[in-house]
Amino acid sequence: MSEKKRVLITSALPYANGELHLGHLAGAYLPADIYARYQRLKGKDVAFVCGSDEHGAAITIRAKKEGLTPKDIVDKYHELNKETFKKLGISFDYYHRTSAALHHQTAQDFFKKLDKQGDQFLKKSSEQYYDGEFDQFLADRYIKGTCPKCAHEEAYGDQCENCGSDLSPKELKNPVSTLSGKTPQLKTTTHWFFKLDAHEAWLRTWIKEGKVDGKQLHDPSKWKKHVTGQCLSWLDNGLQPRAITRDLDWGIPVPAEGGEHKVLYVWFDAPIGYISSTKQWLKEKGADENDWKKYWQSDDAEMVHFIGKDNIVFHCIVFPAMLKAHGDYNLPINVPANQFLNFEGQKFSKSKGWGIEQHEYLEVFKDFPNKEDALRFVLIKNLPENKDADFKWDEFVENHDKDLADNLGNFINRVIVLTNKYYEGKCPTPSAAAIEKNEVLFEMAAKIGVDIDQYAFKQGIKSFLELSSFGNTDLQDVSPWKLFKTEPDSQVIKDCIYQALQTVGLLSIYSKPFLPFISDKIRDLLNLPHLTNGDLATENLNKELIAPGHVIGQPEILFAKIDDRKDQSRMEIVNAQKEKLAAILAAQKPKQPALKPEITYDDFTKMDLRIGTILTAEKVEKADKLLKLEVDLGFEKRTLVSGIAKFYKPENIIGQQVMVLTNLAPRKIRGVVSKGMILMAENEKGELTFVAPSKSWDNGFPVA
Ligand code: B3M
Ligand code: ZN
Repeated sequence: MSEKKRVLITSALPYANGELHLGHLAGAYLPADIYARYQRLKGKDVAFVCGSDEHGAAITIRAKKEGLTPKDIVDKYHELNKETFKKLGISFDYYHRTSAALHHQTAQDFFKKLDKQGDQFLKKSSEQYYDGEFDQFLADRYIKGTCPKCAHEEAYGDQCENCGSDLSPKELKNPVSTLSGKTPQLKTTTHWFFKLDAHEAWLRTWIKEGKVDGKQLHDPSKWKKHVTGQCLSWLDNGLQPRAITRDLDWGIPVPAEGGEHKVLYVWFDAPIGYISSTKQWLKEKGADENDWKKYWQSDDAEMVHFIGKDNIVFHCIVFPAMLKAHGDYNLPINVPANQFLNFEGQKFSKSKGWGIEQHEYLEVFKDFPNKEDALRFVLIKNLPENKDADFKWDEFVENHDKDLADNLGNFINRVIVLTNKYYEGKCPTPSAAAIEKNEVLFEMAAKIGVDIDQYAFKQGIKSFLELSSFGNTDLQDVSPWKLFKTEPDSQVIKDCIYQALQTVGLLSIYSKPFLPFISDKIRDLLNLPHLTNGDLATENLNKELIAPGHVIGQPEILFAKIDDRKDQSRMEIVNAQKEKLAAILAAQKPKQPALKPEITYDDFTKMDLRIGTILTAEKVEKADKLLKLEVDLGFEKRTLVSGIAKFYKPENIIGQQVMVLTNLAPRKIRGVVSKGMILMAENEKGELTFVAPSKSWDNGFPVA
């Protein structure tokens, strides 16, 4: 597979129904931006597209809750997210939106093409939940109920956010319509299904070997293991036809007979959004109507999808199948999905206030110089490339101050200061040996590029810092400030400064993908033009970057330390963030009941605790908290009444081993004599769980 001249880079289209946090940035946007910027430097013809995902039931629900229309919501967040990405230097060529007419048209055409083929779709009637009061079928998201896997009571019809299980509405226990709050009814409706199962065989070969119809399309060894692993596990479980339409009134109307009051499923139209974003970009550039095909359908283009791990199946299985079914389209050569970024040890959670949003970060640190690149840098160092990662404020400060201020900033500053001091800002003329040494620098720099090409951005930033450390060490080893006192004309000093300037030159280039704002500043310090596309193209590689005699600019401090002893103003901002989190944690901490007064050992031994097994369980009439249990204690069977009906269904606890306080005086509860008590553990919500031996031991034995 030879190098292609075009690269189509996509980042997952974020839903336009809320702000985006740092985890989003680290997941699908920052890595894509690094990659896009580097490909542009290499002179590739890049299309880096994204946009707002503006359909789906989550948006209509949010609108309903806030008394707004879906359009109000998406207009607001589309603008906010678009602007925030721009401020953070995410260099999309186009940020489109799926509510745009061009997108509707593109998605409908795509649907119609597949529909016409006859063998890609099937229409199927099934029973779905219907809210009679609102006279409407309920999208999965409109149904809430108890998760069958973890008993979380607020699970959605498509997913439980507590345990992460994918669900279907009929699996939920006690389903409730979020529209009316009532129990929904099952009613028949008809939908279009994409026959994904028909694509299983070629998808497997494509994922495993990178081949389609015998043609090598990508190198599977370059795919991340967790991505391939997830795909194969989907394939091994067998693909099913997938419903691609919904009964909703917000979305793209289904362009087929019988499609009235139905829209395309959001995950059918959203990836097509990458296509319409490319189209809209070129249209606004005044390009030829079919120019978008150069990126999507030509042999000299390759496509890479940047996403978070929760979107893998859609980008590695469903969308490729759609593209193949349609025909003509290229498939992605890689989908370097990231895992998740957590925040100070927990998941980002808007409702708990846990985390920081991108626009909020920019606001909080508004007076902090280089705030954009500071954030980019810290996130890149800690990208969840192959496993989940954690953002911590202490690391933010430490990485910024140590790597950016002490290593990079300090080195560059010294070189600029010394060049001005010794040579009036003019790059000195080196010896032949010094010129030869450039080779070492070029090799170190090239390594950064290799890392980026392999989607190893964490390693890339490490290689970048190594180049800066190398320059620092070299400068320190020669220590020209010592020699200058006695031999100001020494060639050793000239060579050292020349070399250091070349290193700064390389840093100005290779910082561009990671730290684009800093790159521009370094270029200013060097009195060189900001970088443009192709500056790292093969013919421009390994050239002397600062020619002898070139006059550089005046020194300027690049980074202000956050934890600066003389100026704690920036540290105070960080501390305020940490305090906010500490307050949330304190409020979260469950209040445990006060300790009871001390008892003697004799008091304790008065209790006769035994192991037992529940034989039967039934509800106690007119008491919704109580279960009547028959427990086998080995030496006898006992009847007990226990207040656990809210936490356990009778049929689920037969055979459960329990601890019984056997010598508690019998008590009549709701007409049943209860002889003893079952020990339970209680949590902060008052929920109860059995205290039981961790091995299945014989009934009747005492607890010692
Ligand atoms: N909007 C889901 C998400 O933001 C979805 C991505 C679409 S990419 C085509 O996670
Ligand atoms: Zn669950």
